[in-house]
Amino acid sequence: MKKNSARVHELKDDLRSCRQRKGMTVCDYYNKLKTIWEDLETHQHKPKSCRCGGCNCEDVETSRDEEKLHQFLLGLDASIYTNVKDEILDTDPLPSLEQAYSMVSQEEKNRVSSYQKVSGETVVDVISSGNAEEDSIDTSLGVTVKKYEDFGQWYSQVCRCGEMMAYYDISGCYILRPNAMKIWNIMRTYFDAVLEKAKVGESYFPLFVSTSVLEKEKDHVEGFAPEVAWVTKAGKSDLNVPIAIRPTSETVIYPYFSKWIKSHRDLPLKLNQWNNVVRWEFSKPTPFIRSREFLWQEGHTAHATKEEADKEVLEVLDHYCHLYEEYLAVPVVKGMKSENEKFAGALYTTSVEAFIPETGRGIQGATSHCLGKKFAKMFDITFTNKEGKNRRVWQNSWAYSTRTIGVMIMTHGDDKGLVNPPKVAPIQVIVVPVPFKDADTKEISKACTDVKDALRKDGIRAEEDLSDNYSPKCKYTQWEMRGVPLRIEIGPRDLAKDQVRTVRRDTGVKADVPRVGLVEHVKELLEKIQHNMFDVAKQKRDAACVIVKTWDEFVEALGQKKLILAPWCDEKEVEMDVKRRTKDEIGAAKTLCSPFDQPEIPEGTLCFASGKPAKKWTYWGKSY
Ligand code: 87F
Repeated sequence: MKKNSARVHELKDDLRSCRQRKGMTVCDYYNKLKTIWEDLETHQHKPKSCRCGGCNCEDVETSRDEEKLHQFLLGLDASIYTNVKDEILDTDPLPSLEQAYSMVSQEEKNRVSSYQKVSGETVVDVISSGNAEEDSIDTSLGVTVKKYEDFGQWYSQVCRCGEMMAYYDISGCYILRPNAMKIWNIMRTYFDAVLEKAKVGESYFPLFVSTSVLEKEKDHVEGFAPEVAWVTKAGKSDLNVPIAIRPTSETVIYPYFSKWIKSHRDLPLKLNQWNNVVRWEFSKPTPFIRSREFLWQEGHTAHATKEEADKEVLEVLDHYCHLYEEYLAVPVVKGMKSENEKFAGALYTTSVEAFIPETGRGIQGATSHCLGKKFAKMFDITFTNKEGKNRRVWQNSWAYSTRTIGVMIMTHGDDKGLVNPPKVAPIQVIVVPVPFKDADTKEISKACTDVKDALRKDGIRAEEDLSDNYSPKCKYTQWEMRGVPLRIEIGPRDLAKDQVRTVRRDTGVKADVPRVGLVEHVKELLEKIQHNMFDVAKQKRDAACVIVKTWDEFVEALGQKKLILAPWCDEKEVEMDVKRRTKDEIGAAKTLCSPFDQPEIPEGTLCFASGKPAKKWTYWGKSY
């Protein structure tokens, strides 16, 4: 009995504090209340049968329902639902709880759909998912849309025809197929070696975040709240307290940093995890580029000094740059994010930025943040230094994600499909027999297998395509679509001359190469392809870049899909103003980064947007 009354007391307390928090749906909030009401009903002492005689039981019931209605209305997010709440309270007689709930949900739906109209996504996309639109683009004929004609459709076809991904029946979620996972794992192998050398430990923290921990860093989560996905049910029962799915792991990891770090001997503490995160984005989803679940590595480190933290931020950024430029053959700019664009929880944010000339959009490739002592303060992460004094740690966090693959596809893909840089290509060389009529097919097949084996023996990722139900022409198209950087063809003439024919995917250039010394030649060729792909991408990026000095030049360049480098006064208000002024006509422009490699600013240079003295050169553009 005593236990029961304690529980009732607890539940009444829960009821008093139950509120619709920011980002919580009306349905979630209502379900939470319902769970408490139901719990209360089971725990509260109730007469077995009516003995009042009168009988006024119905009145009691009615006033209890009214009480519930008031509780429900009182806890609603006042910044959104005040009007509908007043409307309900003005109704005479008062509507039932269920009717009131419907009215509030209707209001929520109206808000969501008007928000989606603004952001360009349909209600169906969000609520019931479904990818009818994307799936209706036929891929059985291969890539039929040209990169310059309709970039979005082209990208979708290339991703699917190249067997990198497939659409899934939940909007914004995609299946990563073996070709994409192979590329991801090649990059991971590089980065794991970097982590090993830097003595960053591998770890794995849980996918779930408790409400209380997530709310601990309210300030920075607030802006992101609409993107947090929640688990509210187990089977058919509602969870008493919903559990969030990690959108990033600061709140998951830092309570343990606080436990594990006591003295300067525990520093630096450096952890990395390879995992998935979920962010329920409302802007247009795009495979690899913006998805609701994605893979990444997230590094979290704590240091005794700012110097050490600063140094690491830049070292990590160099590795991200290396991944893009040396592995994916994509040129990037290293730089500092503006106050407006930095991670709100960071002291400063650095990034590598890529640019897609065909769409005229910049894209953030990876970020490395110095968090300063902000999280150390929130999570109480302190250590006793060598002098015996208690100090807060300096922290960093850094990540790159599967977005890297999307940037690579957008940069190099052409009208035939994927073009994979050799360093990350799942298959680097495909050997195809070309058996003319009456040729000795067995001999040709054997030569293909020998060449493939010799290449593989030297570590080259080579395959052969000996299938006899497709013509060589058809095979070429297929392997081109999948982006294989080098094709080797062997026909009767090649056999007779003890040579093979090489065909480059990047340039289409064909050459006859002797079998003797072939492996070395192929290795060199793959390197040439890798470098050429980077050079071509860089030329295109540089050709799209303009320096502007005035607002008129800026607007013109933006309209021409340029990557803009402009002198800027570095003021938050001015960046916001540029965003506002460009929003309607050409699409909002923002800063991408201020490059570390700063050209000189001649004395007297003015900001292109405000006319105030310029402090730095900054890249501007529309962005993904
Ligand atoms: C979405 C929902 C909730 C980004 C979010 O960049 C929270 C967040 O904190 C959020 N989207 N962020 C910022 C992530 C910062 C940081 N985390 C670790 C990184 C690198 C790795």
